[in-house]
Amino acid sequence: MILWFGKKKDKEKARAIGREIEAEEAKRAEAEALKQQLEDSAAFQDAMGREERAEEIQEQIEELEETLDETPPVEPTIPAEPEPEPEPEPEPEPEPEPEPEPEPEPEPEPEPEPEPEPEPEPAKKQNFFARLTSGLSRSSNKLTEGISSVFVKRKLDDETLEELEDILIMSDLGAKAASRITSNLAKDRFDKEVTDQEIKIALAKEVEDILKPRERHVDFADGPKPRIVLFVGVNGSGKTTTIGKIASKLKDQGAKALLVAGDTFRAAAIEQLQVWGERAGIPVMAKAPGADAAGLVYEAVEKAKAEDLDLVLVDTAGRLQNRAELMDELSKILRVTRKLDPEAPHDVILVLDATVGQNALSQVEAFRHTAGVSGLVMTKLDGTAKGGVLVAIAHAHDLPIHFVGVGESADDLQPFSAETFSRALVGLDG
Ligand SMILES: Nc1nc2c(ncn2[C@@H]2O[C@H](COP(=O)(O)OP(=O)(O)OP(=O)(O)O)[C@@H](O)[C@H]2O)c(=O)[nH]1
Ligand SMILES: [Mg+2]
Repeated sequence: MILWFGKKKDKEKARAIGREIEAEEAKRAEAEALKQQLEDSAAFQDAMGREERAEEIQEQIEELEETLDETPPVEPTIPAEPEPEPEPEPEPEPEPEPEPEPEPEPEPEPEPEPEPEPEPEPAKKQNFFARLTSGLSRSSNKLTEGISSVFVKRKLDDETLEELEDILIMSDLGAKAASRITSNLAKDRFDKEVTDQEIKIALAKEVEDILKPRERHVDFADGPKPRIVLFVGVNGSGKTTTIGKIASKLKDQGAKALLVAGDTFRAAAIEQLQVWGERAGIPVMAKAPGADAAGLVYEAVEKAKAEDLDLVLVDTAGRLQNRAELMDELSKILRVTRKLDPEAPHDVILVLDATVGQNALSQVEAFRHTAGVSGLVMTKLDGTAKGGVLVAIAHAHDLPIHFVGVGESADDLQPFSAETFSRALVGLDG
């Protein structure tokens, strides 16, 4: 029984205020992250000698700064219970800047830096678990430091369970998953003395139970022919990099594949995919910047059919999930693809960036709705303490998780394993 719920009325109130503060802070953090992205992008454009574009981006930054000034950081004046509900808050957007192209369907997106990725050759190959563990270390440190401070030879009672629940929520696992986990832990262990290590082991098991049904390995080289796979997601989530990483594995499998530079709005995006394609020895189909993305995808599918290819991996432009017109463009790509093959695209992979934390939940909602997402990839688990959000997503959405990204090189994309992820997340050795 969940004895620790409804215990303290005043705590409820504190939690509600805490939630408000959390939401404000999250919005601000997102705006700041966006600003950072834009600054990188401006620097990149500048370095490439595209001063005009750099200036445009600079203007976006200034607008964003104004918004940030209008919403000063919230002072947490009460010892609020941190309970960041998985509320999707709309992303603060910079003023979108349509490229001056005459084509229909502008993609007015802020540009994340489109540099070609670093060489996919890590000096020393860590084994599978070690890579994930070191990648997830920020997330697991946050979780385990909390656990260790609570469970120093203590009973698992109402108070420690409540503290544990808060730690899980702060680690982005989401309120619902946190509540499920703590209730299950209490079933066997309530009123017993526990060590932090015992809690970690039990916690890993609970997290694994949530993640296990979502574990679905996918072999893109297999299946219908040609298999059409669309990669979608918000700006900078890691779509192009993920395609590149997958492409570099396809070479070993001997699959006849085609990469499609469906992000037709930025020359740098096309080049970025071409770099990966060259490295992997896989052709890249592209058109001049500004071309119609849906038209390109249509031609790519035609070509794949004519040439009896196994696989078509389609990159798409990043789009913020709350921008209706950009989401419509995605629908158009889907419609056009289906004209040639009613079953296509066979996979719509949503690429999520772990660093956005709870906002990933609203991205899943929006892209599921518009694009009929069939599976997930979560990237940048190495750059954040918010990796626990994958548990919140798995709890809320019945969607397979195919891969996780723990770095920028080709070897840093791993098939998702519920057990490995869970143990790494709570800081247990392989
Ligand atoms: N640390 C780390 N960086 C990553 C990972 N995946 C992608 N990145 C980096 O994130 C940045 C953005 O990745 P992209 O692949 O360009 O993202 P995108 O979704 O294609 O971006 P847009 O096309 O602009 O929407 C690049 O600098 C990548 O190297 C990852 O798993 N870990
Ligand atoms: Mg891209």
